[in-house]
Amino acid sequence: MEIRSFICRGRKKKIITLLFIVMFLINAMFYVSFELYNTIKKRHKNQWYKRLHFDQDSYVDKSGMRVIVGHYVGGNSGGNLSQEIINANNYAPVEGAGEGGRPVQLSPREIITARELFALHSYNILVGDRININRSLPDVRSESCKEVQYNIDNLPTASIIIVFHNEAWSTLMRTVMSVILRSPPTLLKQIILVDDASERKYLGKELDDAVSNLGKVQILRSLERKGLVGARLIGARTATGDVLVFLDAHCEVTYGWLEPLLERAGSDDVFICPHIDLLSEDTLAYTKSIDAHWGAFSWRLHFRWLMPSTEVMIHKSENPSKPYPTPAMAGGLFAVRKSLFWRLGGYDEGMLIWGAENLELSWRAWQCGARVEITPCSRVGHIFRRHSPYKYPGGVSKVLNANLARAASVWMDEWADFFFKFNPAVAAIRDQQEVGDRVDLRKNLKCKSFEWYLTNVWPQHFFPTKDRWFGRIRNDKGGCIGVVSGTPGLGGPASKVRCGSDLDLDSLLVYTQEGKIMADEGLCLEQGNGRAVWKSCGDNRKQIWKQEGPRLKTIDGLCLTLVINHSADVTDTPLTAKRCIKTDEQIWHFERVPWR
Ligand code: LR7
Ligand code: MN
Repeated sequence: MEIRSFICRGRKKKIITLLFIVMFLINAMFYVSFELYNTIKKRHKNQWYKRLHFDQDSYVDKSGMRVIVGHYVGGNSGGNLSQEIINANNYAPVEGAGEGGRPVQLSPREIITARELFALHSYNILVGDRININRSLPDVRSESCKEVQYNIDNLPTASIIIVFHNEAWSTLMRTVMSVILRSPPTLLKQIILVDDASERKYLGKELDDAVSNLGKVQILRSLERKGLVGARLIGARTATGDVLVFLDAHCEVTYGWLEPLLERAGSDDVFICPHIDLLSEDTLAYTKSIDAHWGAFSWRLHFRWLMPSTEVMIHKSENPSKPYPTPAMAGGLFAVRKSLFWRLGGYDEGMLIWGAENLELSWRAWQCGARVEITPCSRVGHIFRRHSPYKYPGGVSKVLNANLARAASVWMDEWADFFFKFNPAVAAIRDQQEVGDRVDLRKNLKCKSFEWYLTNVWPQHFFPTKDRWFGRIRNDKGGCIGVVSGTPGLGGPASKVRCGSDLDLDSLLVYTQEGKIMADEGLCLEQGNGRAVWKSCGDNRKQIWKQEGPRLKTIDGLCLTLVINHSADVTDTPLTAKRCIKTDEQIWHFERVPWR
């Protein structure tokens, strides 16, 4: 008996090994043909590539998290595709595709079609149309979140508001279906779809028909393009639930998403956001995003996901199912008690199409006595896009700059002057903005200052203040301390940069009393192993550089040094911390620049 089972085990082992080898070979074959295909494709850069304009603002940070929501370059809504293709609904679910949130893979031939269609929505619609609108998703909540019991009878009811402009039929319907499938019916008062003047044929009767027998779903249509703020306001005015829950039109909610939002939103002093996971724009796979993030913004007011403060990290580890504060929200996904939303002034109706309303709302919330939080127990997937698929009437920068100008001038006080000083294109249209009503709102609500916000809500911020030095730090041998541009937030090895003008943010730095050298995007100069590096600012003693005369010294007494390499083929001039000696390479000139 024993011998037999031993032999059996031996055979099993062999079979498994063989299976492994076969699988490996198949995989390798796929990989090779895919790579080959890609190389050929790259050589014939077709129109698909040419039509994409990548701005900046999408990159993978050190922790592997895709950091987006930057500033878009407006799309061309389908480019050269025919009207027939643009207006067609090609939803045709394939059994099992994308189930459980798994990726959908395409054959090389299908990839060509998918790429042609990509411009329509800035995500892979060929894949999207294959996935059932009722697809299943993984439960990605942490164990402690799964344990939380909610008393559903005591939770307020929700009106879900989803605004859309030219969204794909299947994507929009999957957003709706995910809400219907995964929200307790007694809590789900209604789903309000607001059509922001979409032009696609399939979003007309075909959509009406699709939702007509779902109950609870209604469609409001704006004939005029309002932009997302205008459209959300239309939805909010119609809502009859206790809590407004906003979602983008390309989301999928997961099991248990609604209860934690409603529980917190019930308290009437908070804008509560779900934890936003990733739906791949390429395969629509559902991927968890990292736990440790909160929302903030750069000097140029680009929204950013950053590491939360140490206090919040400790709070999170001690209370893994509790909401935690965030300086800003991404904007698209949040819940708020309807009464609070209106009491705090809804949205700024002067904001057009897209952008900055999320910062405006976050500042307004915090400064006017409410809070913005993220609950780790509500998990919602969102398709992150690298560029915007739709048109921006008037041009993308004009729209965005106008919105930024409004938000900054109403809420940022002295920091508005900082923003305008270094963003002349925004400053140029500042006076065209009529924000009198919003300024009155701020007064009437007796809102606090932006200084209060920075000091109390985001003390780890990297903006200049009256207690912080601001300017250029120039080496005696030439060149300045700065982050080589092109990798926002990413950090990396530190070298000298060209010293710019007084308006050139790339070589301007904040130097704190504590001794931190901060650049835009929340990067601090850190003593590395050998070379100095740019890293996310944090409680790290290696980020302290004490000024001693013209020298910058680490806690260990080493001197910041410019390493000048005289061999011809070296283009990079690294910064490093070295033993202090008498040399110009350790001499730094602090050139103060007024920050406002
Ligand atoms: O003119 C428009 N009319 C609309 O109805 C323009 C847009 N929209 C709709 C659009 O169809 C979508 O449903 O508005 C919604 C948001 O537009 P997106 O998806 O193009 O925005 P985004 O996801 O790229 O950008 C984020 O920042 C925006 C700033 O204005 C909004 O606040 C978005 O809601 C916000 N999205 C998120 O926060 C989702 C998570 C992203 C992250 C991180
Ligand atoms: Mn979105």
